[in-house]
Amino acid sequence: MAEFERIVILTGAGISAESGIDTFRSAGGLWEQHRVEDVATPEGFARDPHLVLNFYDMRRAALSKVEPNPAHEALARLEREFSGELLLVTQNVDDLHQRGGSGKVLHMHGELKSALCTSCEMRSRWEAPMLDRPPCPICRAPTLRPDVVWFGEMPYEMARIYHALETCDLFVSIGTSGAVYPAAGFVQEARANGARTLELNLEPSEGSRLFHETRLGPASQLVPQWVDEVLGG
Ligand code: BV8
Repeated sequence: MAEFERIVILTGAGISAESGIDTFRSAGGLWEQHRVEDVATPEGFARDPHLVLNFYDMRRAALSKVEPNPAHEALARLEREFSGELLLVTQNVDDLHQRGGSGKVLHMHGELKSALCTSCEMRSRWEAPMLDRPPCPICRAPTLRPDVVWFGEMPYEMARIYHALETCDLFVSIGTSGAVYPAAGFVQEARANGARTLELNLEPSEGSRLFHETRLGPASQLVPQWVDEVLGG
């Protein structure tokens, strides 16, 4: 692996699969149990807030029953030991990167452990259920929603992400199907600036042909191996 100085990593549900968190599109995955339009859109939330709040309450509660896996821990080691610039962007709303030791994680699609108040529009760290419409910690209104980015909503920190993609020399995509934009387009942004692009995934994704190199296998094996290469073993 040649020397790289500015790395951008994008992770998806596949990096948490071996920790026991359902991915979206695998058989029996999250979206198979629910229609996306019903649980991951503002319209679905407006139509049936209880269904949506319960869907996210269940996923938030499940976090306490799972642990980070060697892939999360390897990325935390990279953050500690890599001498260049590193930006870890995740599409995941779980907290396994942080619990695996990563200190800087950009949750472009929000987090289960964050609450967004639709009255004061402030965000608060959040661990409890929302089904019982608890008061916003800041304005006290009973108008909390999951602080996750639904379809049709603007992902977080896009300007910061695009700047990093334009200046990086290596873009690595880990455990994502490349089915959802704008994340699925990041590989093209990186290539356009001349970065090398690497995909680590269990199976070919929708964007595999766009990567200089694709390695197929479980993240718990591929990610520690790749981090060893980058850090020189
Ligand atoms: C936006 C948070 C404007 C919530 C998520 C037409 C009509 C309407 C809309 C659109 C349209 N065309 C495009 C759009 C936009 C839309 C979109 O892309 N739709 C798709 C369906 C076509 N996107 C949006 O609406 C986004 N907002 O566009 O705003 C804009 C545009 C540009 C710039 C700024 C603003 C917002 C999308 C965010 C939706 N929220 N999640 C929640 O979690 O509930 S999406 C959710 O699914 C994830 O966050 C992720 O982004 C996405 C894909 O999931 P993956 O993480 O990839 O998981 P998946 O199951 O699909 O795949 C798992 C992969 O892992 C597989 O490849 C598998 O092989 C692999 N794997 C499995 N096990 C392992 C493994 N790999 C390694 N090891 C293993 N063990």
